[in-house]
Amino acid sequence: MTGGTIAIESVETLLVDLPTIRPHKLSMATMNGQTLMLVRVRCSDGTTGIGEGTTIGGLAYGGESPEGMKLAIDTYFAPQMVGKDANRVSALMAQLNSSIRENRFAKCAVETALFDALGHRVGLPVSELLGGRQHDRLPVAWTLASGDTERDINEAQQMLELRRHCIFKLKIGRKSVREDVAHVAAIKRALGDSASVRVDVNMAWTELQAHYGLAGLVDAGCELVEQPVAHIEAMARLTGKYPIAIMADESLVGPASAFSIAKLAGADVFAIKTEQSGGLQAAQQVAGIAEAANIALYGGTMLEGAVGSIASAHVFSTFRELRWGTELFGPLLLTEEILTKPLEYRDFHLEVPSSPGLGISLDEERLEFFRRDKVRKLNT
Ligand code: MUC
Ligand code: MG
Repeated sequence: MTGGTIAIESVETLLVDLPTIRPHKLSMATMNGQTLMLVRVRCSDGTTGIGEGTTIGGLAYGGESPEGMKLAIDTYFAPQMVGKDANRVSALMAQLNSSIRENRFAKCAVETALFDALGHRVGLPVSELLGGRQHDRLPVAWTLASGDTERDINEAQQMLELRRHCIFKLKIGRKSVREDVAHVAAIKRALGDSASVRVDVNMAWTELQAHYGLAGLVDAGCELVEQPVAHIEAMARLTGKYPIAIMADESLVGPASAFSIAKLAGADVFAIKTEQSGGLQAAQQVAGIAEAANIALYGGTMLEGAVGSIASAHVFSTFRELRWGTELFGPLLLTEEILTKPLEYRDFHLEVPSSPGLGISLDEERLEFFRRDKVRKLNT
């Protein structure tokens, strides 16, 4: 490293286990808690940056787990990062992308920490480092996934009264198509026009089930169906067949997949997730492909905690139009706060911080309390 260059001095990771406010039931897993893999980068000018990686149900959703991300970063990422120019985030990510295959979630966590540190160094929010925000606040959906229709209705009504959410995504796909459609119809009937009701099937349907399901969901007043089936060819055959938007999620794993889906006209909407895309800049590339193909945008979540959610918010704030809003509610699903000042959710929106970096700071004492290695030590 030449004199005057600001170098990365250390890369640390830790696992933090936090309970959820209620069991969160998806077609592939029930979550009673979430594990945050936090990464902290320290630089030679004294700046630090934080990033986060999460998954859903350990390895139930994809090939990376929080424990696996920690191992990958400690063993393979960190040695390649220490000593490198901390200002050249894109160059470093290009190097990591060429020497480390896959590991998109871990790459996203590391890139987030690098941008956070850079933001602190130059005094700008991450959104401005990514080209500049076009929105200061983002609409936020809430996911109803208690597994019980009455409980979901009560939860939604409470969210409407609090003016926290008026967009609801229902997790379906665990039960029969008929039961699921009846569940959606009951919720939409109870909420009426005050709420937008959408569903996420998480690939649980066959193509034939999807035909029955989509027809029933149209009649139920549902506006959008997320990833009803696994294969993009089947997604393409369903898109445009019913007056309901089809959104790609699991099929969307970075810019190359975005291009393939766009070419096949396999979705009306992309649920862009920063982790699934492989990083903050990769998520922006996915958005660029969507815009070019006239595919609408939605800001998705891997149920990240505060760090990952706000990193996604910075990215999504740079999109010209988020026609379907976002679902950056992850921190609200957790019982514990790990920031010194909580994220601001109000009037159905999340505020994108305007202070440098991610614009958040971790509550170090609470982090020490909840980190997995410390909890283990206390228990032994
Ligand atoms: C997914 O599949 O979209 C998003 C909200 C939620 O409850 O689960 C996630 C994952
Ligand atoms: Mg989904």
